Amino acid sequence: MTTRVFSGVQPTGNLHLGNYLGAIVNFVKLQATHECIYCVVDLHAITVPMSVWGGPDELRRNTREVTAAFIAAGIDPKKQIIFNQSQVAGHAELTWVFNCVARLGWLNRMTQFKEKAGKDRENASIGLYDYPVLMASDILLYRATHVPVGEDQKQHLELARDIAQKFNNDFSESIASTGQNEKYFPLPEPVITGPATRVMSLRDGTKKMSKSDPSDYSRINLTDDADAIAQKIRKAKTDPEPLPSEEKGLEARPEADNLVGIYAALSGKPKADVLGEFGGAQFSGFKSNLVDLAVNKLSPIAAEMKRLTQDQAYVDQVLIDGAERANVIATETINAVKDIVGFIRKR
Ligand code: AQP
Repeated sequence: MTTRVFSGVQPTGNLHLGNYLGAIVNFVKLQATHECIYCVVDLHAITVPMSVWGGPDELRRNTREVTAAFIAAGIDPKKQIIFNQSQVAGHAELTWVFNCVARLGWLNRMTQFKEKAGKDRENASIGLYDYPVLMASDILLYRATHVPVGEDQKQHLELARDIAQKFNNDFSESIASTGQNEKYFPLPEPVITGPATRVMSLRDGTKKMSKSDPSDYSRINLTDDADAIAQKIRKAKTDPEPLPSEEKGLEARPEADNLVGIYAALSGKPKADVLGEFGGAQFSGFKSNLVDLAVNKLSPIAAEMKRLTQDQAYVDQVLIDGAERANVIATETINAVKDIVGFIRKR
């Protein structure tokens, strides 16, 4: 089986440095060696209340913005597939089959659901509960082997592997009788690499940088201009000590660790090298360097995103072309799954 990369980003607004360093940077790298499919997961976006995802106009705007971010970051939509999930019906179709494979006990262990549902669990949507099954379908619809994600998605990836394995086992005889490889679904591997697999809030080094944090100062948005980036980094929480010279000196210093990790990821250097350069320095000096680096790396992306989002026809066409190409692969899987499960279909 050939290797194939799949990953997705939700169009829920406020695309930030965590999404970029944790996921999108790796999306760009992997295109040099793999066939890649990158999805704007709009079906996932509507699992939270409409007051959070913003309603139809906001969803369209955010879908185009994530698409623009993919392209501006360096993904080539001609070589790789970029599309929005709702344009390929196979995602929802495969989810139903996987709903009947996944076990309630597996989903009950998912920490993201617990965090996002909070105390008002009874009022959470069924979609939010089923989110990890839809995510497994996204990946396995393309029989993807590698999934670049941030660390927060590790548990969902394990669930996708469990679903693939159980499907292969439950239907082993049927898989053989339809002439498919006994491991019809590959067990997808997470690709969680780099010094910033979990970027933390600039206001609280123990909390993940996130789109839904009410404070805009907690994150650097990919659309932030140079002034906003500079202000947010200058105001970022730190501690009174100078930077340590070795990595172990970052233990129990979450804010320092986070800023060093961000510097390392943006500069493409290991954290140890960054500390070699800045060990003993005060945060004010380090932050000035970080501002320069961040503005240098992120401003061209913000400018290109702005240019692309103004060209709505182009962005929409990228999504339509991508969906057509994705649908060819998806249809092949859906047809095979129908045969394996025993659904009669037109041939
Ligand atoms: N802080 C982060 N550090 C590293 N990676 C991160 N990712 C998200 N936050 C961080 C990774 O970005 C990819 C896309 O994420 P998503 O759009 O699917 O949604 P998310 O993880 O729910 O993003 P947020 O910002 O955390 O949103 P809310 O506030 O809604 O919870 C994924 O690969 C993710 O791992």
